[in-house]
Amino acid sequence: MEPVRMEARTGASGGGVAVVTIANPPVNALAASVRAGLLRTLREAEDDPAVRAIVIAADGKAFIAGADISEFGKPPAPPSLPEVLQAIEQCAKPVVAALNGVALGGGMELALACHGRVVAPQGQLGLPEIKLGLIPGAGGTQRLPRILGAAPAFAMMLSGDPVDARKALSLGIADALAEGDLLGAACAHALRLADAEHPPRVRDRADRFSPEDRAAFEAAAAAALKRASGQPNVEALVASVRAALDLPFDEALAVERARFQALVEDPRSKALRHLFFAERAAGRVPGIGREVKARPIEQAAVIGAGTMGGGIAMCFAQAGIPVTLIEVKAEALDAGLARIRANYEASVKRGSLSQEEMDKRLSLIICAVGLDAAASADMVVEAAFEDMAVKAEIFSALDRVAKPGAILATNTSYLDVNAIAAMTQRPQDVVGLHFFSPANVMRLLEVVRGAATAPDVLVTSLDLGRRLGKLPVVVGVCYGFVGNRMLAKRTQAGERLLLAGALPHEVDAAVTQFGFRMGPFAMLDLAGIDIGWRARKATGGRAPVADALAEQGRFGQKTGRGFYLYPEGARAGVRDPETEALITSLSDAQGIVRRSFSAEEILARLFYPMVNEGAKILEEGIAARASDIDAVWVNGYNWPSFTGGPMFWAESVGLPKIVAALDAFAAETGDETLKPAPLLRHLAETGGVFAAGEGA
Ligand code: T1G
Repeated sequence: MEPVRMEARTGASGGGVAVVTIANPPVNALAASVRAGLLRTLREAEDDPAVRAIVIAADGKAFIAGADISEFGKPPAPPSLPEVLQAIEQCAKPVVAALNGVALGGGMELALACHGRVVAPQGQLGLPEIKLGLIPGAGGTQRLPRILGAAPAFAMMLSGDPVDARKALSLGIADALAEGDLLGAACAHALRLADAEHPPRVRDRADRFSPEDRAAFEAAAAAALKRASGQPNVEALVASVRAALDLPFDEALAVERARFQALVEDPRSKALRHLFFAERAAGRVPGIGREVKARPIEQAAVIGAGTMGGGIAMCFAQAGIPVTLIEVKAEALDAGLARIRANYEASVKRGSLSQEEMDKRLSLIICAVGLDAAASADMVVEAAFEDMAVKAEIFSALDRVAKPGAILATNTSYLDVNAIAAMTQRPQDVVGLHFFSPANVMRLLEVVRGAATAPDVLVTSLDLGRRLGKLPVVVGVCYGFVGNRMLAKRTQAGERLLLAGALPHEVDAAVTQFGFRMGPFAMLDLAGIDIGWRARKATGGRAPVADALAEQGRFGQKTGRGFYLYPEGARAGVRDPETEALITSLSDAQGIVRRSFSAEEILARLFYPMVNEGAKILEEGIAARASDIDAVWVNGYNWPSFTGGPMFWAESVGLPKIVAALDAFAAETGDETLKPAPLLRHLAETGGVFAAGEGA
């Protein structure tokens, strides 16, 4: 099918309108073929004497999702988008955009280059380039300020968020809202413009600029730059919008283009574009095609009303799915529901949730005592105590109670999903749904695929994850799956650093400087040192420093001291001399001569073992692709997105450098698990990179 076609249409007044329709599924990205098709049809329409006006429309759900992100970094294919938009804007006949859906990035810029814009109620317009580490590169920073004013336009481009059809109309971005026949309305609007002497061009407007607007823009720009902490695209956005105020249109357009092209090469943008595709690839399971359909999930049940269970129930309620929250005792249920209600009330108080929405969600959460209440659920999520005996009791009971075809999911963080599935007669219906705390906030959902898990159970779980607003990633069964298995390596490395001479605040500073919101030791204090301590006591693991702290009752924030001291009511910890003395005494007891570590060495010692574990995860097929691992760490552990995730970052560091360092760490510690995984060593020796896309 042609990516761009043109049909003649006679307007009500008999005038000829050329309707140019883009058809480039799934979202009409402005690939080279689309750009060429647009230029060709525009020129044909402009030269056709029977044509009085032109409408640009689109097939499918979206108008245009923007430039084709997959083309970035490749040799440019003419015509460029600015060339196409210039042809639209300079067309002697009016060109009107019929906005049937999202018009994002280059899609909105194309609409702004048109002489008119008619939007359907489901239409949305936005310039999200900032989220890709870019700025609008086809006139958005020049035309949007001419419609909104520099300050409001700057705010919209800085947020990257779209506006809906009614908002676009009220802001003057859209000229008309078409409730019914969008194409008819757009053609009529185009013919009305054809009666004017010249088609109206956004570039000719300056009525929104004023000293007040300038002052407001400069203030917003200063604040943005202060917050930006070196993000080059924020600085480029400021410079481009300022050019709109200071320079003639075409000169300012050149400033924008130069800034944009520099950002396309920026490592941060490359990392963010990598993640854009990584998050979409994560939803694809090799070997399971689109013919496998999801089972309907109209009613859910959650076993356990603790922090996780309550958060999971909130996820279902937020998605409008009735959920039965089940406990063995009424008082545990009451406590769980009270926590949920308090959470909602705090959001209502903050203004992030309406009272009406709170009431609606609470009405969807039905409390019940006893597993029989799960009998009618299409999906049951167990979020009980992390203990195999407890899981065995629950799943063998669920096997009796749950209806045939119900999906039985466990929220376990570490335990063997195959062993849990074996506690039922229906292992094909058992899957792991590993939510991250707080479950109603964290975006990541590890979908743990058991050996017997049926393909449609996986597809249903991925579908449901998206309905809950999560980023679902399919992972295999092993201790800790993907995220926690790699986290264990970082935690172990952190302990080693403390014993070797680093202090908690030095390690945390290196990690926050890298871009994490919180360092590993502050994280442990927040989550509670006692949690890992109890798990290690059960499994025989060792973490000398954390165990010593826990044995002294220093559990972290909850006890006012852990790795750090938390003065009365303080949220941020301060250095604790007693903790540092404890660490030093442990080093001395092991005869370790303490030394200092640079931030760079701290990061290498923390992150390289994680990358190595990621390579093993790929070798074992626990993750289908390296980008899945990146998606897990960015969405489940706040790995800084502008570095692309641990595996993408490792490639930017250089796999040979990492392999050499891991060999040294293994020799120094005698820890065989630090020896480079065969896959990692192979890639380092052959100059390879982790396979992009499907499979390892
Ligand atoms: N380029 C290439 N592929 C794209 C794409 C794009 N812009 N947008 C989506 N896709 C693919 C996506 O990878 C997936 O592929 C499929 O379409 C469905 O996407 C010059 C420089 C439009 C709201 O940032 O926000 O314009 O996995 O799963 O949930 O100034 O896609 O099926 O193979 O997300 O319905 C700016 C990005 C680009 C918008 C639809 N535009 N896209 O959401 O579907 S830069 C964006 C989205 C730019 C100009 C600048 C969403 C969506 P596959 P999906 P969805």
